[in-house]
Amino acid sequence: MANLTAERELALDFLRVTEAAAIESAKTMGQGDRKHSDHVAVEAMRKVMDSVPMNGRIVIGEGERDEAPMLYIGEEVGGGMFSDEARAEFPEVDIAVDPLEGTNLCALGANNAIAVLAAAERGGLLNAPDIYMDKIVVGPSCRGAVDIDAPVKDNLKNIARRLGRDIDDLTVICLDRPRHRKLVQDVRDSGARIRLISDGDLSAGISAAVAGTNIHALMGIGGAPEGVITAAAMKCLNGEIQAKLVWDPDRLGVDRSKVPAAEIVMERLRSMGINDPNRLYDTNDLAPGKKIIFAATGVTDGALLRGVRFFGAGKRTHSVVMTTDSRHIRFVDTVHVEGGPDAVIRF
Ligand code: VTB
Repeated sequence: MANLTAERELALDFLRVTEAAAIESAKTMGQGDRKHSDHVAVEAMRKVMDSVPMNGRIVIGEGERDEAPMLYIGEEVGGGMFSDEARAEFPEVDIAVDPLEGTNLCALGANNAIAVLAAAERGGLLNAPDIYMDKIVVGPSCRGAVDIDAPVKDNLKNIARRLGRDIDDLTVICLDRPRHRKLVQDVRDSGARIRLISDGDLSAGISAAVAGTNIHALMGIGGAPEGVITAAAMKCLNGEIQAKLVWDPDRLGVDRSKVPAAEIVMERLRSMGINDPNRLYDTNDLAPGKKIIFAATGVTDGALLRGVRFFGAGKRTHSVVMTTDSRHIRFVDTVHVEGGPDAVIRF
């Protein structure tokens, strides 16, 4: 990115982007149509993204160019309303988006749906394939205390020691899936408490890195793209993620016919420059960028962010914006006024 000032200004531009996606998807909350909720979030995000003064490129998005009409991998975004001369000065930015994380959560009106993105200088975010990823996420006090390959009990012991409490006082958050049967049993056997969630391991990972949420670790298999965005958040929050790609149907607890064959996955990984599919990724491998911006806006109420509220004269959104350089974590409560000069703003 050109300079620090540019990065800070972009952070606020990206805030407008996640706010817009959150507002549009929140309008559809509870309608039971996850595809529609996602679609309106994507459209809103794409539209506002184009007004951001940058030469942006989507590295994690809605899929390949031929599968997604907007925010597809490789799509160039930003700078839409500026002249070519102005655009030549804009920073080059790679962007990972999840316009609606938790489409089901939004469709059902359940907690923790968010609109989210991460940005970095070119090459600052891993171009992860859209397959599964095993993850362990912890906060700043537990950095260096966990090992994704170690037994669950050992990790929990180390987390407890770092947090100065007993294992029984820990809560692990995990997607509620059959593939996690053993993981859940291991956590239970170790004595820790567990919170099973139906969707949304990205916002869950973030809550594991923020003290006061009463979540101390995220464990288990979710999406790889979400893992990269989580890593971007960890860089800003001083947390840690360790991760490994997963494609084996036995580990995923699904029928072989439900996932692409191993050879197809390997070919795809190679084409993305990933030669060792078994490698362990840490925070910096997933988000190597030096200048990272992370922005998320609550769609439905959640552990960290409130959902969008609608009232006569406008809407109110709640977001978090963080950058690696500024060392600021901003929780932003925005009132979007629509009702003209007589609109009443409620605190
Ligand atoms: C994962 C997780 C996401 O969807 O991708 C999950 O990372 C899908 O897992 O946060 P399944 O295929 O087992 O349903 C989310 O939960 C987003 O909704």
